[in-house]
Amino acid sequence: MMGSTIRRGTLIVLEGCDRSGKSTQARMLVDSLTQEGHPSKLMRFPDRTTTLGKTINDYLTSAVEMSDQAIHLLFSANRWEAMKQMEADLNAGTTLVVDRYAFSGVAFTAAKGLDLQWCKNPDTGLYAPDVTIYMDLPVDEAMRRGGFGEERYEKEDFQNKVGQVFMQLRTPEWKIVDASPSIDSVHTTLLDIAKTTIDRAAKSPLQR
Ligand code: DGP
Ligand code: NA
Ligand code: NA
Repeated sequence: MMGSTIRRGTLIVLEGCDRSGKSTQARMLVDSLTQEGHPSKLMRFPDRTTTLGKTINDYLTSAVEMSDQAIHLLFSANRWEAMKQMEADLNAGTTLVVDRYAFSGVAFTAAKGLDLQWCKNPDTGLYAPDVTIYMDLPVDEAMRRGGFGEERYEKEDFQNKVGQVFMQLRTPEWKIVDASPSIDSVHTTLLDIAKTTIDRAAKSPLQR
């Protein structure tokens, strides 16, 4: 074993409609991976703590209005402003568990009727996930979960459209996980996927 070689971290992305359990699962995944000796960090997009993120938060809580195009570019910029730190973390061997990423960017804007390719363009060149885990939950089930309906996009018709775009974006490499079972059971599935991906990803370079 070459002691000086740092295995790069793995970029794990959780996607899905609102209230599919991504945030809970992302937190649990980071805890378990860390406990098992894989340095890991939780990230989420939008990151509402930055200057851009504060404006995004104002939009999501309907405190401000913005054109569909302008907010789309802000969401993308909010991912771009994190890239340097993400690169540093990954190169230092830290696995990143990311609660939403560019697929949400495309799905939520394309669901408004904007051109799919136009939606994809600004996120071109972001680091590519080593795995995309899609938390699959029927919208009517998501609506029964706590807090649904508080923010701008949390409406049944819209979420159904978002889900349809996600299914258009999916590739054979995506892991589609049934998000209906218990929190612990979904966690076991995700931890398994994460560990398999960490083993595989360390052997290949980071992609854009
Ligand atoms: P969350 O904090 O994960 O609940 O996300 C907030 C909301 O913003 C949620 O309805 C999903 C939506 N969203 C996340 N990323 C993007 C994006 O890049 N573009 C758009 N238009 N919406 C997004
Ligand atoms: Na939400
Ligand atoms: Na969430």
